[in-house]
This record gives sequence, C-alpha cells and structure tokens, in this order.
Amino acid sequence: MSDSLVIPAGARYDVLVQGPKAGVSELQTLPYNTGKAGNRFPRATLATVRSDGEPMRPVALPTAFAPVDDLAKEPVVSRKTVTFTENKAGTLFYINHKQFDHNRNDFRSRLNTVEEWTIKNDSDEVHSFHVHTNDFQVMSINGRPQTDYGLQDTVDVPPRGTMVIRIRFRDYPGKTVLHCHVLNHEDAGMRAVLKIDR
Ligand SMILES: [Cu+2]
Repeated sequence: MSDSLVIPAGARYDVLVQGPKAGVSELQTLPYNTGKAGNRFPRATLATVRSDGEPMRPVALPTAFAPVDDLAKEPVVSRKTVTFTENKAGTLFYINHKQFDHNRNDFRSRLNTVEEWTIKNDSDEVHSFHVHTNDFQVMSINGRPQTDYGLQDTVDVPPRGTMVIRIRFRDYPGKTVLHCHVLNHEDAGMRAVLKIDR
C-alpha cells in the first residue's frame, strides 16, 4: 500500500491491501462531484491504518477478480429498461417516469432466469442503482464493456449515461425493490417494486 489509497465516494469495493511500512496511513475518498445538478463532497478519511511489529514477506495481490458466476455466458430470458429522471428543481425523482407506489408492481421477473437490464440516467447528476435480494453483474457503462467486475449490489450510473447489467433471480419469489441509493432521491420517489414469480 502506498501512503494513501483513494476510492471514489459512492463506490462499493472489497479492499485488500498489504500492510504499509511501520507508521500510520489513511484510507481516503477522492473529492467527488455528482454532476451539475448534484453535490460536491470534499476528500474525507474513511479509516486510519496503524502498522507496527515484525515485518512480513509481501505476496503478490490479485489485480482482477473474476465473477463468481459469469452471467455474460448465460442466455438472456428477458430485457428491461430502467430510466432515472428528476424534476427541474431536483426535488422529485422518478423511475420510468413514475414515483414510488408500494401497491404497484413496476417490474415482473421469473425465478431462476437471467435478465439483461439497461439502466439510463436522463439527468445531470449521478444516480446509484441498487436492487435488493439478488446481486448483478455490470456488462457495460456508456458502451464500454466491463469485464473484471464480480457480482455487486450497487453501482453509480453517470449523468446522461447508460449502463447494462445482467441479473439472475436465484431463490426468492415475491416482492422486492430497486432504487437509487442516494437517500434523498429514494425518499422523494426514486424507487420501484419488482415482483419475482415462480
Ligand atoms: Cu439518485
């Protein structure tokens, strides 16, 4: 590990580091700007690592993690589009132009199938796509193939960007939700019900 390791805010990573030389190191976020309709966050310290005692012999760290279950190889049974939008004032947030209603089933999927979803961000700030119950594999962001991601449960969709994911509905039939993981967005409507049928 060098003196500091920087991770973009909003990202979710498993962190594997070699202990630094004796002394104190900080794990920091990058300063982060969520877009012209969004917010700016300064650099912040997430964790302080203190290293002391007998030095250990370093081993090579992996540089990429293959998906546990590579959905790129699976047949796609259904396709969906999820579009994030907001009003001009940035006070109301929508998925497919609707605000959340827990009595409505917005999406339906079938258990034990793989689907490919296109996630569109039609706004000028980052939205953080998150779906409960099943993890997903990111296939591309703005047309750039993503090949070294494992399964994840949250990913940022860039302003005016498009992302493609694949998701397998494993063992839970029933209702669940997907939403933007920016809390004031999900609280102001950016959430939808997904019903998984047997
Ligand atoms: Cu959002």
